[in-house]
Amino acid sequence: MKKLKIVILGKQGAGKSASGNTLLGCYPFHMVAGSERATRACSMRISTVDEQTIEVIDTPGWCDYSQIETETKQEIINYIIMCKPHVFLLVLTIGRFTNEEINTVMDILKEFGDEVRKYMIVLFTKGDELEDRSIKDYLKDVHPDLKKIIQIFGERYHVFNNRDKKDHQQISSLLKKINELVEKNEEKWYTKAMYEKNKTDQGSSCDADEKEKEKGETLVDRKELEKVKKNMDELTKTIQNTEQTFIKDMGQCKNGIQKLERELKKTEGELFKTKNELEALQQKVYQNEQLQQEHEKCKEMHSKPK
Ligand SMILES: Nc1nc2c(ncn2[C@@H]2O[C@H](COP(=O)(O)OP(=O)(O)OP(=O)(O)O)[C@@H](O)[C@H]2O)c(=O)[nH]1
Ligand SMILES: [Mg+2]
Repeated sequence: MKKLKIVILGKQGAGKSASGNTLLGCYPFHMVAGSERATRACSMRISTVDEQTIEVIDTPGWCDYSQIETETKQEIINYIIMCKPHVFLLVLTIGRFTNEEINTVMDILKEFGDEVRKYMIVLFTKGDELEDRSIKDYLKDVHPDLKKIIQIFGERYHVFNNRDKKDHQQISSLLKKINELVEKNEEKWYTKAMYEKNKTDQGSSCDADEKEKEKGETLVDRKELEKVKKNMDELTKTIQNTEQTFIKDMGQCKNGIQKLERELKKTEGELFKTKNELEALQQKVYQNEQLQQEHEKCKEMHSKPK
């Protein structure tokens, strides 16, 4: 069987290293929980899975490359091309689909060109969060933009639960999908020439309309992605506005409550004062009545004949 070369790409923290480890059946790639960047350089490990030799290339999170100290974006790309990958696993996380994911996909497509789509499989991580649902079911309800991304990559996707080390089926099933893709691509890999052609195309001074005609459907896809990104930006803005209105309303509510509390305290004070006055008055009335009674008694005694 042919040796497979598999590159794992995706946003920081998507679960690239964990997926590489699951695929290899051991733990050569360092993983980290939280927001810390765990993988800072590309690395490659070889293993035999289902009697087939696989070479897995783990990469740093695809994001703002100015933050990477040890390797520049270009060095990462050079490393990937040098490996002659048969397949790119684009790692996304179940339950998370934001502008960052869209930007990642857009940037990967921009760097490697549309040709790379032929070599892509979307690999979802955190399959444990699906609970009893199948990935197929899950994808029915996801954001249309995520559906579009999957469509762009030829409806090729898979899901890993990296926490379940006993489930070998998830590995065999992904290897089957990879082998099918390799066969479809006649065992060819993504080449340096493809990468350079994309760079030349991007650099050429053709005007946008000309390019659109040349690239046809491919550019339409990229335009669709740009539209998707615009939608996400608008959604984010709406959410931010709603949040601000909510915070403002909360502030107003708080002020209202404080005012009411002050008024309540004042009213309670007045009520207490009035209560005391009432008691003093009742006392006075009682004393007056006593005096009156004594006065009546005296009057009676004086009026009796001696
Ligand atoms: N529950 C669950 N957690 C996962 C799964 N896959 C990865 N994780 C967790 O997600 C976190 C990030 O995983 P990594 O493999 O380090 O992610 P990465 O994409 O390599 O991150 P960087 O190298 O920093 O870009 C770790 O805490 C993993 O344990 C999964 O299938 N299920
Ligand atoms: Mg990593």
